[in-house]
Amino acid sequence: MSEPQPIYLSDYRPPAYRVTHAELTFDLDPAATRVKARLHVERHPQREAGASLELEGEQLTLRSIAIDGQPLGEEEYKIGGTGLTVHRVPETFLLDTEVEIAPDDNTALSGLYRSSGMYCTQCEAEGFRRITFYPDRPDVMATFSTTVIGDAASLPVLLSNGNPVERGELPGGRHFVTWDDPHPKPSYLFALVAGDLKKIEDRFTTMSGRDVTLQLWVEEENLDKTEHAMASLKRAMTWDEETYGREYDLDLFMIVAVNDFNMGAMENKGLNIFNSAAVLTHPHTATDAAFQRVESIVAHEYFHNWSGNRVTCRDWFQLSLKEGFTVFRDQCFSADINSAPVKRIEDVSFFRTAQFAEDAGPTAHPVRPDHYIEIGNFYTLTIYEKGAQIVRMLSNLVGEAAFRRGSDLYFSRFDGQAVTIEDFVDCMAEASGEDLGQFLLWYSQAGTPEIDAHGEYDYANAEYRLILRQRTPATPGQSEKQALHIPVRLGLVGTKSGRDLPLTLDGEALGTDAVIHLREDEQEFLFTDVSEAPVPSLLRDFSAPVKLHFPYGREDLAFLQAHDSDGFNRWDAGQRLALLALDDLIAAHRNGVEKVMDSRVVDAFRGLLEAQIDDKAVLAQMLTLPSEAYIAEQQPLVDVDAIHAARTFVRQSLALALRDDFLRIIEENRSDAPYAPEPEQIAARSLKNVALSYLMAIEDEAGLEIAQQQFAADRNMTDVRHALTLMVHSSRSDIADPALKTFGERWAHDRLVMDQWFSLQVTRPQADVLDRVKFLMEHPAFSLKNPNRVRALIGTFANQNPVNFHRDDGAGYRLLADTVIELNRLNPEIAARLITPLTRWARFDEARQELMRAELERIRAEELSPNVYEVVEKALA
Ligand code: B3K
Ligand code: ZN
Repeated sequence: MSEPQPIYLSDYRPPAYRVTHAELTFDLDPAATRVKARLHVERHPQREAGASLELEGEQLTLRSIAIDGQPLGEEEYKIGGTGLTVHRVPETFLLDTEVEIAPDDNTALSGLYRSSGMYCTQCEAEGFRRITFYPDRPDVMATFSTTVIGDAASLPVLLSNGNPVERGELPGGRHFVTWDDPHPKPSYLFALVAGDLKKIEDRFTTMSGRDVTLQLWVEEENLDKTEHAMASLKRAMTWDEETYGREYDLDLFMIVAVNDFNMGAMENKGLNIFNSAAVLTHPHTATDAAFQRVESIVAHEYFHNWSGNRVTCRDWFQLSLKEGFTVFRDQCFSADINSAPVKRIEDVSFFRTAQFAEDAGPTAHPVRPDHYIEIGNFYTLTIYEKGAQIVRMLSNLVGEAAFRRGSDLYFSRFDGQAVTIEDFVDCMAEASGEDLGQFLLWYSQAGTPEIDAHGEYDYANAEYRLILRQRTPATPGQSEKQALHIPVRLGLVGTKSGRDLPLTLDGEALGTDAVIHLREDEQEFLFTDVSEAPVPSLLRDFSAPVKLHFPYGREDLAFLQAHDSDGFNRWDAGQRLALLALDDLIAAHRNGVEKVMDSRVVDAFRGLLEAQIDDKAVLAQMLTLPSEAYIAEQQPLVDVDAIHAARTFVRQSLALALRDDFLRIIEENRSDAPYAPEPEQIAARSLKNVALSYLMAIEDEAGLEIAQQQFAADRNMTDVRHALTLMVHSSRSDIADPALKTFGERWAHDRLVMDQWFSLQVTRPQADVLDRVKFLMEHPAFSLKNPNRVRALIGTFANQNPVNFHRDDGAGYRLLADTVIELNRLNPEIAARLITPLTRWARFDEARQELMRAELERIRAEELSPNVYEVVEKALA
């Protein structure tokens, strides 16, 4: 096999030919589906005449080909490389092809495949080429008319994009439905579903009074798990009308739940296809977190109808144009309907743990990469989450009103087009009058900027001098970095009053909370009329995706935790304080010195437990220590054992010191009310469960009792799963094992619950867990072909059980590499994703580095898919 070659952004050219309309006919069969395509093709006006026609195609068997009704002779076309080339074609013509494909052999879950007996498709990014020969690139936008033919008995439901226009019976027990999608779209938004599905249906009247039918299609046994997704969809539709003035544009909107799916969901025009885990919920099978995730993914895919579908990406380098913007949109939506500060805290903690790690590793890339081998590897936290942070900065920089004008301009100017990130940013600049030139660097420069800040208070002159210095560390392929335009939101909190002080900068009064603009490598900000010594509260609400270093003392942090007016920074101050204590304990553990708990952390926690904090969800977050992964992110060299020991020590110390408070919290937040996925209930459950975790950290008798009762009471999955996890993670196998068994038997029929059953066992900190992982891989319900199972078992173990994944004998690494090697053949996209923890080898001690690299080398010696090849090459570079 020749080495896969990179594709460069700088090589972009419009396609030589474009398709204006596509007529597709699918005659479904598991081993030999026939796909007929009639493409209306014309030369691209910006391209020269006489070029050959090049169409992408993969794993297709060509049965016939004709141009304007004339079959082509074998010498007139060539199949090879990435598809089909026709040497001579007219300026405008009809291309007819017929190909054969085998959905049942499709374990990569890209293109047309079968899942639990139903046919479905996944075309983003480059799956359509596994369905038919086509210019499979997002800047070719065509209207589609699709006829689906299938067995009437086993496939009563036949769906595709748009509106159904014709249906009928055919000989041999077959039937057909023809669908028409009037909106021009790129091939990656094509979708087809066929199966024995049942639906729930609802209606929505858009702001201009159009009536839309909403359908959610599932397997019959899941009909009772659809209500929340439907309610979420309607909320999202209303929100997009109210917030962005965007309404839905077809008469029908469909969502289908599929069991085997590589990611969360897909925004195909009018026919969103969802991983069943991202759409199905029931109080007894899904946790609060799952309910919230469904709500945000349903919204995300719906929002794509404008940010992605109506206005799409010119090429895949622009992926963040649709993903960053749409994640920002779904984040704002979730913040609006839940606790906004908690949403921000959750998003930022995830971001700082996982995206920062990506940015610091060998696969670091800009939000707009300039080259790739396999675009499937670029559905990353950088493209999605950092992309969303950039859009959030833009919105803050230009202000809400200008942001809305800019988005209106973007949607109207580019409706029906495939565009670039500059096009989007230009609209924001035009609508606001801001110069966003330097800001654009955020898209091309990889790595996490670090700000070193320090400040001095001059008592005599009542001045506060703040000095900010920025630097972005080198990343692969980018050694030199330029200064970015970084918005820093801040306040100065008076140490006497505990209040935000008025800010005066360069003679201008800015209120008590302001954004300053860091554009240089180093910049000084002199605040005048500062009446008392302040503690600065910097980067409020995480106003930029950077690491901020400020020499806060522990008293400063305790002060900010108690007094900061910014909810996010109040939480962050507590996290910083805990991190300082954890640092000491990590060092003590490494040096074999006795661990001593910092009383300031205990006092701060006591303060939280005793203060009257109204938002219980925020309180739950503030009582939660930084995760082991986030602590690791802060360490120069990751010592998983020391981190685990230090964190466990803090949890136990807090539990011992504050046992009665935790018990009281549990008492106060228990409820018999029927389950609802509503903010107040979710907040009370999370607070109660955080408190219970502390009690279980010391295996307190009362705590054990409560956990067992909570499990047995079986009120909802949030409580049941939490209690079960705590029992399984404890040393008390006498209570854990029977509970685990009961749970496994009760839910054996439910895939999504069984995923949770797998996950919660493999996050056990005990040393025997690797054997359990191996044992569970042999479980009849485990299959490498189901991505949810692979993620639940292998992904969870490798990413969420650092102590055991990083065992010093390398057995955790070996297990992961074995799985990657097998999956490389079955499902390259999932295989490539799974490697991530091994790519982080440079963060560990030398012995572990060697073990990790050896496993990467072992993978590299295989015949690799481009996906796995690209990741492994980067990791070993
Ligand atoms: N756009 C899809 C992701 C497709 C991933 C393909 N490998 C889901 C989403 O971001 O909404
Ligand atoms: Zn998306």
